[in-house]
Amino acid sequence: MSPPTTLPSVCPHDCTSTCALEVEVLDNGRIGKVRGSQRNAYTAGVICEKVARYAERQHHPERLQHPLMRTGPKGSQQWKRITWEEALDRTADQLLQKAAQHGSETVWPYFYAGTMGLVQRDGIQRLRHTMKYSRWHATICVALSDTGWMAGIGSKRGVDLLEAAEHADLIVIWGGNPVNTQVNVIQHAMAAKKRGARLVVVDPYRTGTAEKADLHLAVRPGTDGALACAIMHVLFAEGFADWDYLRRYTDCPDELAAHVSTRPPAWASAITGLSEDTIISFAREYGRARASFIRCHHGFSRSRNGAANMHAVTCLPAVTGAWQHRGGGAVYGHAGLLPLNRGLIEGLDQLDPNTRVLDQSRLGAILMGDADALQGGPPVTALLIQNTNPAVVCPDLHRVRAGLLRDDLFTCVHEQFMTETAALADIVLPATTFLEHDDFYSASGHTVFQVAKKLVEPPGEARENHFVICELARRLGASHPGFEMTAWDIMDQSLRQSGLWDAQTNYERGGQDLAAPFDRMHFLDGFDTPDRKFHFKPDWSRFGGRAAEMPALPDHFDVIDNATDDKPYRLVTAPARTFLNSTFTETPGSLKRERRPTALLHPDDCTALKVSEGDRVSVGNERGSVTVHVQPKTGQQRGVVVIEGLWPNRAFDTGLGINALTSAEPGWPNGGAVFHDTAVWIRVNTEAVSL
Ligand SMILES: Nc1nc2c(c(=O)[nH]1)N[C@H]1C(S)=C(S)[C@@H](COP(=O)(O)OP(=O)(O)OC[C@H]3O[C@@H](n4cnc5c(=O)[nH]c(N)nc54)[C@H](O)[C@@H]3O)O[C@H]1N2
Ligand SMILES: Nc1nc2c(c(=O)[nH]1)N[C@H]1C(S)=C(S)[C@@H](COP(=O)(O)OP(=O)(O)OC[C@H]3O[C@@H](n4cnc5c(=O)[nH]c(N)nc54)[C@H](O)[C@@H]3O)O[C@H]1N2
Ligand code: SF4
Ligand SMILES: [Mo]
Repeated sequence: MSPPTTLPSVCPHDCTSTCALEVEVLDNGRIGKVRGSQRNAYTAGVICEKVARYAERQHHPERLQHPLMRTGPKGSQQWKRITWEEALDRTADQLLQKAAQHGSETVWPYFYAGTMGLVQRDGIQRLRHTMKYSRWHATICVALSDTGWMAGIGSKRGVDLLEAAEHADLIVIWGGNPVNTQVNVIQHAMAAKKRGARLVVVDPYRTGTAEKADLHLAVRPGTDGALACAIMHVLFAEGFADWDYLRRYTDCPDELAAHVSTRPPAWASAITGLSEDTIISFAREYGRARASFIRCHHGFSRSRNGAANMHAVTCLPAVTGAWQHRGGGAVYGHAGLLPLNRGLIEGLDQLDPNTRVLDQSRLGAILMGDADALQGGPPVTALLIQNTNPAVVCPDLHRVRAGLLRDDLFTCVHEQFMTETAALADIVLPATTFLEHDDFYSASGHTVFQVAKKLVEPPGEARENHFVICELARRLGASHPGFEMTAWDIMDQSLRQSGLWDAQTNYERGGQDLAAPFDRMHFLDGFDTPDRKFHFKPDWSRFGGRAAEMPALPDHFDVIDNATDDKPYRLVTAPARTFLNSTFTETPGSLKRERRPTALLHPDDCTALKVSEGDRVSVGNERGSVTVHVQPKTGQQRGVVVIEGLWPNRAFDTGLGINALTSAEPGWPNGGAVFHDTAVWIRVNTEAVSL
């Protein structure tokens, strides 16, 4: 065989790094090694281990290759192979029948970010909008973090981490574990540390990231707002506030200063579990640093009060004026830099604002007929699912599963693997991977927008998402120019409409950098709020929902699922290093590394529970329970239990995974899943043991 050709691609996974890749393509149509490309300064040759091993997934023997139709009862896994023609006809027929019976809103196209490619991911929106199917409130990932970030700042952009890596004197990784979830963040943070910058991590447990830090602040989950307030208390009290900056760039600094004067470190200590000394010395360190930089992650926003906590943290650089300095400020994501016109991809010209909007994370309640979740509208009797595995990743999993098992529900799942969602479907369609179709990718962690091309042929009859959407549209009678174009033409036209490089140019140049000049990246020309100021007192009502209940100024918004005598532990269900949500749970390399579902507990909690390494405990609450092995772990507070990874349901004795314990109660103000906000009991031999 001749040596492999190396071709450029882009990682499609739901990860802010959006790495530029180099993929070895062998002449038998298989891929070899996947490496990080040097063409992108953020990726700079470094990618995570799971994607470096992508050949394991790409050529996995269990990749779906043919359309399947269910022949036994739901979930029985009895299937018959059918043609694409028949599969699409049957699916379209069911969607038409259900809509004729209950109205078009009974159909709910259900998708997420299995691929982050904008054409393959969001094309399902075009079908939704043209058919007036129930609309989509995306809440499983960024609803709380986006809201919290935008509350003060006004848009979703910030200072480039690469600049901070070079110039910041203090980097704070707040509420995320990039060693597991965004390898490039830790790569650049370590480069900064090496040249003398201090690295601080705020996280309830001693993650791989926290282990690399100079200081780890192990807060109780859901208490970051209190910590931020006490830091601001010290900043104002000890002269670290930059009043010139505050007067020029912020909405109500005097009110904020008066407010946080009533939020001293002692108050925050009782809430966060950190000592007063720790809070004060970190606040001073933050105050003294000229170019302090906060990398805000999603992790700490996954609580009922997560948006309020994110906002509270974004207030810190506005108090010290860190935004003004090279390397100073904060970032959460850069998606707001992309001026892409999404009309063609999503069929926005045909969006009917009168159709109801259903909450992605409340799938269980919706399928089980909860009138509130259905907003008084018709039941959902048909799901078209692409790019997501809700039977594992959704909260309130008992109800999700019960709903997916409903006999009167028609479900078509388009997937690469027989996921636990696909296993409950009526029709399963085989999907391509990113190496088998064209698409373009917006990054959150960096500023480069990238086009990627199909590199290899798919296995069997696997087809791209765009094909499925267009073929269904044709059978359903939906009409839109986007259904008549190739994925490449959609990219090209959308780019041209947006004044961006055309697709081929973008591809040839390795991506278009959308970074703005220094003043704009640092909001020195104003924030993206109506009055151009940073808002300590945000207008939460502009995000809708339960805004009135939220504190006007940053605070500890105490709506979390606090520990009680019956449920003395707070559960964090953090991402595992070699899974990506439920993806890669099928690859041997990942399974070997993650080993088994494990509860990380403070050693004193282990002693109190009379358990040691490897013992089994049940962790549960009123929704459900799972049995896991114990691992004592220092560096977290007593009463905190961490279970990493979205293990398949089948990895648990109860047949349902960790999301059997998490709640689908929407976070404030306007929804968002609260995966790390769960009070639980821990039982050994079914006896309740309290702290
Ligand atoms: N290997 C791997 N990579 C992934 C993923 C994966 O599952 N595995 N998921 C991908 C996806 S979809 C996303 S959205 C991103 C998310 O990635 P990031 O935005 O980087 O956030 P996470 O790393 O998920 O944050 C998890 C951390 O948040 C901490 N945390 C939880 N609650 C709190 C709290 O109340 N306060 C504080 N301070 N910290 C808290 C947890 O202990 C955990 O260490 O990662 C992506 N990358
Ligand atoms: N307990 C707990 N639950 C969580 C989280 C947590 O931290 N804790 N994290 C949450 C977060 S942040 C997120 S974003 C969600 C993510 O949840 P999901 O979006 O469901 O993510 P995955 O589990 O990675 O599933 C993506 C699926 O898409 C498929 N796929 C990939 N590419 C394609 C394609 O091109 N076409 C088609 N048709 N399919 C494709 C993959 O095979 C995979 O099965 O999970 C959430 N759930
Ligand atoms: S770090 Fe994220 S973007 Fe980069 S290769 Fe891994 S999953 Fe993909
Ligand atoms: Mo996510």
